[in-house]
Amino acid sequence: MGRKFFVGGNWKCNGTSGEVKKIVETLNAGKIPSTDVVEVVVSPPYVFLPVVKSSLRPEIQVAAQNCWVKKGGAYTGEVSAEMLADLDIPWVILGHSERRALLNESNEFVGDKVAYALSKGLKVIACVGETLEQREAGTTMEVVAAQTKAIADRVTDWTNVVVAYEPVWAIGTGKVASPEQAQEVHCELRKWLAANVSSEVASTTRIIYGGSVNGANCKELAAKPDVDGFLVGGASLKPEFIDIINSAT
Ligand code: G2H
Repeated sequence: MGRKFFVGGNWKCNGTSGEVKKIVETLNAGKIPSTDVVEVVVSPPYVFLPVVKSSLRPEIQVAAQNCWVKKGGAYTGEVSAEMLADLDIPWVILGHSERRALLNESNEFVGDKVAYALSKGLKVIACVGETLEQREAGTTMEVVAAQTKAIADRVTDWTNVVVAYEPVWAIGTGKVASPEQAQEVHCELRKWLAANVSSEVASTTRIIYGGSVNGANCKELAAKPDVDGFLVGGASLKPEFIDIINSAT
């Protein structure tokens, strides 16, 4: 069976309740392909998760943008995987580069989070990607492989994992990776999975692209054989997110 196209909308730390209501209205009114063709997941900030989940059309799922690395307790400000599972939040984004960079999340810490979230029944969008400096130094695959290895060392069942390749230099910069650049890393990443995990995991795991995806550039990126969808930031707050979802067809 082929890999189902996946479109995630990462709202990051954006939105007022009024704005969130409008985004949900737009998503509910938009014409999108059936869930047989595309899996759509939006990720509002924690405080809006329940309202978005209850007001959004059922074809669109929700994700948290992070969760704690182990069982909850005396961890002020954190939200546990158990809490998300309890609220029927099916997905969580982990290892986003903004958290890796700003909150010093290491590869190992992200790997631990991925394993723990999966063990609690959550599905995970696991983010990897190199900085501009690393790309220019020619170490892109080394970096991406090390980030993926930290997950592979801790996870045996990849069924509920989507890998998001997000080159840091393309995030929120308007400087999207070219379809060829994205395809090259996705293809190498799949080869890495085949060599280091299994050929089954390599051929079934969705590898999505993130970094300045918008309504104008999504079609060309989506046409690449190893690009299985997108994780969209800025443009997921706008009506063009519907166009990006439709790039699945
Ligand atoms: C990358 C992406 C969403 P943007 O972070 O995860 O954001 O599309 O704004 O570059």
